[in-house]
Amino acid sequence: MADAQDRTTPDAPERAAIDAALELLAGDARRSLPGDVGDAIAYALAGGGKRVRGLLVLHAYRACGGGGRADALAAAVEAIHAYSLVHDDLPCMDDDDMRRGRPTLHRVYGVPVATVVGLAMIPLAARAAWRAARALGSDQATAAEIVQVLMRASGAEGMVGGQLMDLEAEGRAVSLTELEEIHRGKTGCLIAASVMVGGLAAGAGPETRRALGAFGDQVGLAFQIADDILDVTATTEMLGKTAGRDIALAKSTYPSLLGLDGARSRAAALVDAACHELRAANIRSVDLERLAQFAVNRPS
Ligand code: GRG
Repeated sequence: MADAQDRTTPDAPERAAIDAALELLAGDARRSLPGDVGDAIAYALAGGGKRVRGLLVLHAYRACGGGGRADALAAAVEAIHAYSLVHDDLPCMDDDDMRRGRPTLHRVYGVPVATVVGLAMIPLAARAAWRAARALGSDQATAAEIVQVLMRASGAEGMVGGQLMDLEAEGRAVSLTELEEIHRGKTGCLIAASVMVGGLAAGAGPETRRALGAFGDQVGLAFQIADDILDVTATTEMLGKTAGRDIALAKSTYPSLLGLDGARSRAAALVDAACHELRAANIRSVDLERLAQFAVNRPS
């Protein structure tokens, strides 16, 4: 099993490849949307994220036998994530000034541009996912399924639905069941979709897809539990975003409901179960397991 204490950001060459694919995508955006909006999209796509979702795409693709370069597909998923950060930081949502160690996009370009940027990045990402899947050799039906998985995870049944519940839950106590639903929606679904998209592009069959789905669901929830923990244990400097936001916004979190140790145990148990799912389906991937451990042991 991968080292459970590995806290270093993994996969430097793969992250560099994803960054390069994101730069190409930024070039597309600049050509089709000149001026501030194009520049601001480039700002959102650059900027030092850990690229966990993109890495999940690449490692799931490889774990399922994919032999091409899935960087552009990974970049498409990262673009959806980047849009969600831009909108999450807006004054009408979490109202934050810092992200990835830099001023949030609306602090640099203003709220109207940030609003347009977020919206423009969704079709940009969907088209990029379609093109990337086709370039990897996916037939039209599989490429369509990849786009659908990504859009479903981003919409009412996933990120948008989870974010709405999250906003509505501010300032009141929520049950663990409700919190789990919020976390799965706002964060877990896109992480699970990242794994699935990689598997689909590699032509994964039904049993492999089931195992990838179970792995992604559990890692996705664990990732957001770790986010809750870091919000109270890490500094703003370490996180590159404002620490302590959950308390400031009066949000229920795993540490507030289970205590820090309880939250850590829950996250660790989810990752163990996730890795078990892979092995039970005979998916041997040190990289996916290491990334799953990183999701909960990361320093930021
Ligand atoms: C309009 C209701 C409505 C929703 C729009 C804004 C939005 C959709 C959803 C917000 C989802 C969100 C930002 C959830 C938090 C996910 C999360 C843990 C982000 C941090 O991810 P990391 O740590 O960040 O992977 P880096 O910077 O490394 O990429």
